[in-house]
Amino acid sequence: MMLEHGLRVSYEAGSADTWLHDSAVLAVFSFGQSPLLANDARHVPVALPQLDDNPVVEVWRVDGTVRSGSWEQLSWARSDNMTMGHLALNLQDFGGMLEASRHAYEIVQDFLRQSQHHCPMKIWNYIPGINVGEGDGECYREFCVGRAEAWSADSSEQPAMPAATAIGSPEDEHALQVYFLATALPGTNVENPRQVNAWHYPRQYGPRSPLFSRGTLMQVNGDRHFLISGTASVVGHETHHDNTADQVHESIRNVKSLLAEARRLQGSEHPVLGDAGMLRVYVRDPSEYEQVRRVLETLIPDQVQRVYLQGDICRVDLLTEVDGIVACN
Ligand code: 3EB
Repeated sequence: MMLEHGLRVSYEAGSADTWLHDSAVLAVFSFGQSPLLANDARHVPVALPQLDDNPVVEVWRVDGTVRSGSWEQLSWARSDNMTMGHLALNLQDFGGMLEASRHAYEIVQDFLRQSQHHCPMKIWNYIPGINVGEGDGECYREFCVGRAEAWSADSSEQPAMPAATAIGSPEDEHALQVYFLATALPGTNVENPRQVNAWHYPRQYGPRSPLFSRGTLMQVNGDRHFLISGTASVVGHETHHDNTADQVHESIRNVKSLLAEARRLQGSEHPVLGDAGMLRVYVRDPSEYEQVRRVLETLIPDQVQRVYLQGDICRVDLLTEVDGIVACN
């Protein structure tokens, strides 16, 4: 009997169009392209430029037939087991990032409420000029306020926030991009014992704390995946190290600590780094890409696929971040 897989993620050569011909493809992510240029509900262009030489797309494959369509400003694709939804809001239509973020999260919640897959497993956010603005006027902090206002307006009905990534896209990009993966049954959120839970961050990081869990265990039929949030060199709630190499080491210590906590909660030997999976590696300064790659090669087994993207991190003193998806069996 063929083993049933909920989701297979890989990096592949070729254009998004090539992969969209396959009806078992739930989503294709391309890099260095404005999200406003999506031409298919299953195509998700991400504005962050790729740093490594061989251009790839990230392909999500599932079992069974995928249907897709649109719902208000959101595009969606779904299999029997899961839904991917994405949204790109033109910032010129909003007063500022706070309003755009609140609107995005209102749409995401409204969509999930009527969806057969109403439990978010992970949400990705790509935010133009994330560090622009001073103090509480910084774009990321405004984004956090909008998200918190939308989500708390409905806290009684909604589960706690799942894993998330929030990374800065180029300042001249016009769109706030939010996309997610959702299933019918809730996942298990996992926190990192080395880090303060994000929603308990102290006031110094902004008027509303970021809402996300450090990781979410997703189970679809017998198939389990661990969705890792954007993970940086944050210990407790503070940024550690002022150089990229040390920050990479700290980020991977955090990922390993989180995976250990996921294993402990499940009473299982998985997930570990080395299981089938992929990582996105975000680097603030493109001139540091080679260094980041060299350090990661010493820390992560080769079979873990990865892509390097230029992206700003949500605190100016953070230089790099990783996120990823790891299969648990
Ligand atoms: C951190 O540890 C890094 O606001 O959704 C990571 C993942 C970070 C998600 C978010 C922010 C978010 O605080 C920043």
